[in-house]
Amino acid sequence: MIKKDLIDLKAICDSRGSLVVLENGNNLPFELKRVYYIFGNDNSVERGFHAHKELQQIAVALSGSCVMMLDDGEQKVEFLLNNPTKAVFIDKMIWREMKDFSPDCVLLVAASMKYNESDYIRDYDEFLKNIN
Ligand code: T46
Repeated sequence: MIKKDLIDLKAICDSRGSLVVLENGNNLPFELKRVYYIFGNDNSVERGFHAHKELQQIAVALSGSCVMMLDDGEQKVEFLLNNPTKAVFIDKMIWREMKDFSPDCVLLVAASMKYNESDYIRDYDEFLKNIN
């Protein structure tokens, strides 16, 4: 089941600008273990095309925009990420594809586990087999 609502990341705003905090036990739906960011993608680039057995993540476009498509094997939902205060939650066993990157897109991802290639399912048929 894919949550269709984006997570609101409260911005602390003053005359200087805005600040957003990602904090364990506060606004993250898991214990944070890793952060990475994706940038410098050509508009024609598509990324992802995999699912994770256990990993949970949130993704937020710090600048620019991209589209994140999530697929739980039954439904596919597209999220436009274009706001640094709105994050998409990507649960375990969800297939993801990313596209339509703007040249200035910086996509921050906060993850519940350290990088582990054996957690990836990179074959769509294997993904479908694993959820059924
Ligand atoms: C995901 C989406 C949203 C590492 O060495 N450490 C890391 O923590 C990560 C995330 C990647 N890598 C290496 C593995 C590959 O050689 O960086 C290279 C690019 O990774 P990948 O092709 O998996 O990138 P994306 O953009 O297709 O997927 C990434 C994450 O891997 C994935 O977990 O959910 O972003």
